[in-house]
Amino acid sequence: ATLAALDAHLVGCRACPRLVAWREHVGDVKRASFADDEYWARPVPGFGDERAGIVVVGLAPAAHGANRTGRMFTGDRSGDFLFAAMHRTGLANQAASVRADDGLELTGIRVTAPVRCAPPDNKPLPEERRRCGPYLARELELLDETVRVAVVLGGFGWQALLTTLGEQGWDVPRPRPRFAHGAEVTLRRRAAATGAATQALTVLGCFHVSQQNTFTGRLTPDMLDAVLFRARTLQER
Ligand code: DU
Ligand code: SF4
Repeated sequence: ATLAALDAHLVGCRACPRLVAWREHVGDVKRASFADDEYWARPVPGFGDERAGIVVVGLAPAAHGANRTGRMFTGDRSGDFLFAAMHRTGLANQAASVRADDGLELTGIRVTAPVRCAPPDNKPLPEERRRCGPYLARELELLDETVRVAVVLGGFGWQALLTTLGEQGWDVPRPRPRFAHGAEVTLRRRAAATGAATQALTVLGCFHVSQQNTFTGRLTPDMLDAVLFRARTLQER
């Protein structure tokens, strides 16, 4: 099993009727600046380093962002903010993220989401999150050798990731740690391969990079840079 095989399977998924309809028809009401674009309109795979030490967990593709370009966080203001921060912190080769063939490369970091199809109002239903959960779980297992830190953007991703990690044998505390910007929780589990050694994964909470947070100053560039620097430090342990 490889990430490429997982992605090949993922992009054909039609398990959520409401999201299939939305992802395929939202492109019919294109924004003026995208009038000539052919929308991707399918599930969006994770993007970035296949041997990442850091994984960023968002929410879901944006209708006119990743659902248009086919690359996670690409082609909208959320991605502009996120990839600019990755560039400043040495994790991306460029700040600009415009389309899938723009030359952007991530080093040591990968971006993904718990729901892979664009949802109306950016709000997936609980059953959509449950249906899509196995794709995130598989992706994390395929990154297992290298991933040491998860940066979670917002409360939805926080709940989704902790659910998935709990199912994968990580010792998620009860009651479950609450999402907050700056939250940091280190989880452990027995390494599957040896049965003896334990592995550690640190989960960091960060306000989402959506315009609701970045335009209002709730999440500043400095705040995001600090989380990414913290992730790098932890990952180098
Ligand atoms: O604010 P916006 O750029 O239209 O993004 C919409 C919504 O989707 C926002 O909450 C960010 C989120 N999102 C994401 O989680 N992953 C992506 O690849 C693109 C957007
Ligand atoms: Fe499939 Fe996930 Fe898209 Fe639902 S959200 S159709 S499970 S890829």
